Amino acid sequence: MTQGERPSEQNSTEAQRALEKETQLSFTGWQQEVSRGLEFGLEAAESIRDRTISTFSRGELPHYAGINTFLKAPYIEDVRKVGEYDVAIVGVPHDSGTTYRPGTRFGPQGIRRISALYTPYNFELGVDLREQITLCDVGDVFTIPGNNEKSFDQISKGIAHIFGSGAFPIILGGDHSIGFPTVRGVCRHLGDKKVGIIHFDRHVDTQETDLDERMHTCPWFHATNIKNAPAKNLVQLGIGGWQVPRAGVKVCRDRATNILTVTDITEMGLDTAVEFALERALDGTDCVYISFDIDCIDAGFVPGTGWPEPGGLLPREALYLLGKIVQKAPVCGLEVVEVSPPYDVSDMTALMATRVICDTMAHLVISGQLPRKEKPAYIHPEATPEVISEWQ
Ligand SMILES: [Mn+2]
Repeated sequence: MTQGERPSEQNSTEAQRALEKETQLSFTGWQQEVSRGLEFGLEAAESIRDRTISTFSRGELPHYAGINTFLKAPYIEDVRKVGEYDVAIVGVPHDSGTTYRPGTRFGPQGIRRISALYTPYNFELGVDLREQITLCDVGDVFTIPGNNEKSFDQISKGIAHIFGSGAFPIILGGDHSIGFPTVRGVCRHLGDKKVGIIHFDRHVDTQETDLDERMHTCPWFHATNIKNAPAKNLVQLGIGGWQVPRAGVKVCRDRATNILTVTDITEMGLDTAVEFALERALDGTDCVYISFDIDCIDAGFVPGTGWPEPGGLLPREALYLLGKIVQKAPVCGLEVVEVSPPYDVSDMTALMATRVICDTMAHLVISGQLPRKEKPAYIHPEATPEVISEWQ
């Protein structure tokens, strides 16, 4: 039984509860979408009996039509208006931090494209995003190909702008090198508050440099140098296999990050793993940032990624962990990284990323974190340009 349900529902099936939950949802967002479609897209030809259909596709339907923003959310060309929305999707098409298979610069496009397959409603969760929150797509950060450091500066500035506006940032990577500048962007608006990072991955990503640069194997070394993001609050879920650099393992040991392998998670059970993650990430912090590397899931389900590794989490294990964490923690942002469409098969990796994002939004709604009535107290109105301190 999940939180907040009435005892009389104890013996019902999830499906029965889902049928009931759907009756609680409005159709207001859908009706507004239809009206807008008929106004901007013109009424349909006379032979069309369903008069909610317009001549030009202007909303969810048909799923194969339209301009591919994420979930066909409005594209916000003027990013100064991002704070008018509950959630902002932003692409970070950067793959210059990749050390093996490139292609994650096409990740945002790939995720947006397959997101057109989804409706805004989830059956079991009883959430309809169109009815319950406002979502926008601000497009992509202007990254500089071949230059990690300049791209990092662009990414931090962009993420700080969105985070400071009060819109919940959801970042479409990009390789995992972006984890450092995204967290740095969040930290610019934290003042003296602190963030715990919950990191889903097969790889530790904690070494200082790789191939002489700050590559996608390095984000957490640098993010946890920021005083607002202590290493003791870094939780790393799903780590293991033959691609974990020993230099990174030493850093995890030295900084006492909190690692669970796939075996740890399955042996202790998913709920205990969630408790472990929350306890460590929230110890002395004010919010949690989720960094979801799609390769935390077994390579058989996510072929379109930079460093696929067999033996990872099953999709429903990963989605369960994510859902429980989001329901129980004050989440300040989400990034989904390492989706590489050129290596993908039938969009399945990009679809998994879409699922992670939509589930996160739904659990934010269920837990009352979205829509926001006001900006969370951990968002400081003024940006601090540099908050980096030396690792002690
Ligand atoms: Mn990884």
